[in-house]
Amino acid sequence: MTRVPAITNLFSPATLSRRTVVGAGLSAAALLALAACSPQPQLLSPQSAAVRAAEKRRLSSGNSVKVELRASETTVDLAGTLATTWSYGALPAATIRATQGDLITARVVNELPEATTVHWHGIALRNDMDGAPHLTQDPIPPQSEFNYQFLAPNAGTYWFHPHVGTQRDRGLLGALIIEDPHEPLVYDDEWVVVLDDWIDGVNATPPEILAELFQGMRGASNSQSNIMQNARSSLLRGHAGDVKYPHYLVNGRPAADPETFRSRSGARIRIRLINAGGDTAFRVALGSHRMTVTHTDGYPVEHVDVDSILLGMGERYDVLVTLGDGAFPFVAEAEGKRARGFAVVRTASLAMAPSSNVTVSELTGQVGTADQLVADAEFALPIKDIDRQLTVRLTGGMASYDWALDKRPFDMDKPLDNARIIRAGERVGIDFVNTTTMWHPMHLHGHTYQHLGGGPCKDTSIVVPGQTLSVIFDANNPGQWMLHCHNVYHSESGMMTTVAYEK
Ligand SMILES: [Cu+2]
Repeated sequence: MTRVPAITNLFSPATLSRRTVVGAGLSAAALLALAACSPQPQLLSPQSAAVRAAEKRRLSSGNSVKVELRASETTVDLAGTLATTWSYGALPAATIRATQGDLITARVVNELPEATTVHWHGIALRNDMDGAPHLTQDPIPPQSEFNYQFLAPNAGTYWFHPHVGTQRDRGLLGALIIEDPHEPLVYDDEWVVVLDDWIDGVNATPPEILAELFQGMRGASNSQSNIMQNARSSLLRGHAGDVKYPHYLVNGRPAADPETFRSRSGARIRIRLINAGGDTAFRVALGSHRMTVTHTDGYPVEHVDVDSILLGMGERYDVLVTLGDGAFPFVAEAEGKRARGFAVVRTASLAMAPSSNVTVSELTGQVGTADQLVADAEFALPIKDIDRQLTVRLTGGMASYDWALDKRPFDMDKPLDNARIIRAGERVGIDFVNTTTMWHPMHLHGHTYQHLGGGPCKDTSIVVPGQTLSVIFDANNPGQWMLHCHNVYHSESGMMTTVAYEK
């Protein structure tokens, strides 16, 4: 046990004075956990000099963007149904926009009845700003605040949400768009489209759903049950989702009160699609249009035309469409759940609006999935031997709700137990081996990996039953990072681990 230097490092005066942090560093419980665990190599702490040095090496534009996120109880109006929930003031939160290299300062004020954090999904940011509770920071207690401050090193479509419990299946979510100062794409307008599945304040709260899932599937035949047993998807190779949501939202609005996106016929639109759902994959299409996929998870891919696109929870896709003349259905089919999110795209003021249940043939046409994509040559990883190979087995099942990685359920209070160790500078391979009968959207914090064999650069990837998905990345962002399923109920039940840099 030679961890002590890494721990004392956390509380250096420089660390404490530099950040306006309530409860900087790790909790006493986390420190005890560190001291109690089996001998391991010394790990780089999130507050270490290496993390600060990595931030200094990042591209800086010299500009800064300041925002405030006030997490509080709110009421949202879902087509006349009033739902009490938690949000950052609006659903989704106001989009945060910055340019590559900008310094983002986000003052997070916690007016919730429980502790929270904010995670900046997909951003390869400094480790101590990643929002992983008990790992990179203590959770922000109620009635207190925390200042997140980090450089945004890569352009692209990202988003933010809490990383505590099932909070992100409430209304605590928003888009984070990092503009490219030398944007190569040409388009007339841009729409940010946040997709979500909704139950909070309508049928049950997310903690109640989790309790119901832990109770098992026995109650699922009961008409009051919020659990879905029969959600099937051939694209996802089986069971599609666990939770029966009463609403599926496009930019916070249900199908009965849809958003209307307005533009003109012939306009070329960049649509930034974000799946902020808790337990729902979305198959997205715009009626009478094809879409050109240009990016996934913020990173460019070789352009490919599709009829629709499949997004797992946490995934993002950017597409270009050239609009026709009329009013068109924008649909986000809740994959396997026989329900949909819906909006209207309108270029002609007199055209009749489509109804939300209209048949959209693009949904059953050529469906774009990540395995069809090729990374843009400029962003593909250089060819190099793998220095360290990690294998992550996805385990568990619906019946006993024992989702885990390598059959070891994650303990949030001991985040470094069973951590996967890597070293700065290594080329790391991860094989995600799905031994379960359900698909899982696996997400790595702080890095963008590439699907092996020239595939896309991503941070969240669908792994279907029986599949082994191999990805590679360069260990160039020191610290301790979560790796987990982005199904909120799976990760909360234990399908989560840590990838930690050795000192
Ligand atoms: Cu999962």
